[in-house]
Amino acid sequence: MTLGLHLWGRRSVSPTRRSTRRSLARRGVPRAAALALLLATVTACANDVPKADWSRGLLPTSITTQGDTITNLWNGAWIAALATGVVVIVLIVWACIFHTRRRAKAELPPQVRYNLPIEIFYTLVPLVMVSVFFFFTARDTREVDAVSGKPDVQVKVEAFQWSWRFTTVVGGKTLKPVTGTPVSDYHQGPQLVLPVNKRVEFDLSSPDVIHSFWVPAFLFKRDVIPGLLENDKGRKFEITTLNKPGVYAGRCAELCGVDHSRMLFNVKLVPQAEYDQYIATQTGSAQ
Ligand SMILES: [Cu+2]
Repeated sequence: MTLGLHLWGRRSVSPTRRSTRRSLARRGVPRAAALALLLATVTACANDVPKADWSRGLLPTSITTQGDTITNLWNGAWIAALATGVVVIVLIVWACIFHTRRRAKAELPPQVRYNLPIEIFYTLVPLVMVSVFFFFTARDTREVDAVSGKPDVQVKVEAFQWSWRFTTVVGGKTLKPVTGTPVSDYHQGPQLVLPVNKRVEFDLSSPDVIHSFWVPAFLFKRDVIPGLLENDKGRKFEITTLNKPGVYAGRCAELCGVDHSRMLFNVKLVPQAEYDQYIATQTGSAQ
């Protein structure tokens, strides 16, 4: 029946329809080329994306204790979801193999509607699963959002169209602000130098539009919203850096205008001794 319809459909294709098909095929070629070009561009743009591997659930290496918490939450959630998926698939396959309607006996199988224990079971299991997810998410979100108020280093981050200004306060001294301009490589963007194994508090503000402060290696981003006052919720967040010296990419993660994609910066994690030297060169005339 299906085959018959199919053949009939083929035979009855009108000349106009055929030409439409041909023109569709012709249009398909530039489309595929455009798609290939787009893919190439996207891949080219992604050169500052940290290398991700499966052992960390495809996440970038975290350089903060908060990032480790996120990594664990992410991997835990995936493991729980995959385990649930395996159980569901096994049950589906089992039902397909052992509980298919046999041709010989076409009567209804035993019905389980209004079976109270089963209904309770069906309600409780998802509730327990959602509660477990909720518990871990709430616990870890609290931890990641916590601000101790006793940081070793404070960084005032001003996001503007289209770069960043970082002003560091450490040991009562205010360092020279680092101000950037739009760039196409994060290495050329403004550099925020931070010591390893230290608590760093960020205070985000914007004079123009909403931006988003994102260092992929923090596994964290926070919107920078204009108009928030000094102690308003959402302006500050805190990280504890790990002993992982290096230069890490940072970017704006909120479409904020024409040069949004060039609003790049970098975070350089250095050992304490090197950080002390850096402070010495940056205090200069400030304060
Ligand atoms: Cu921005």
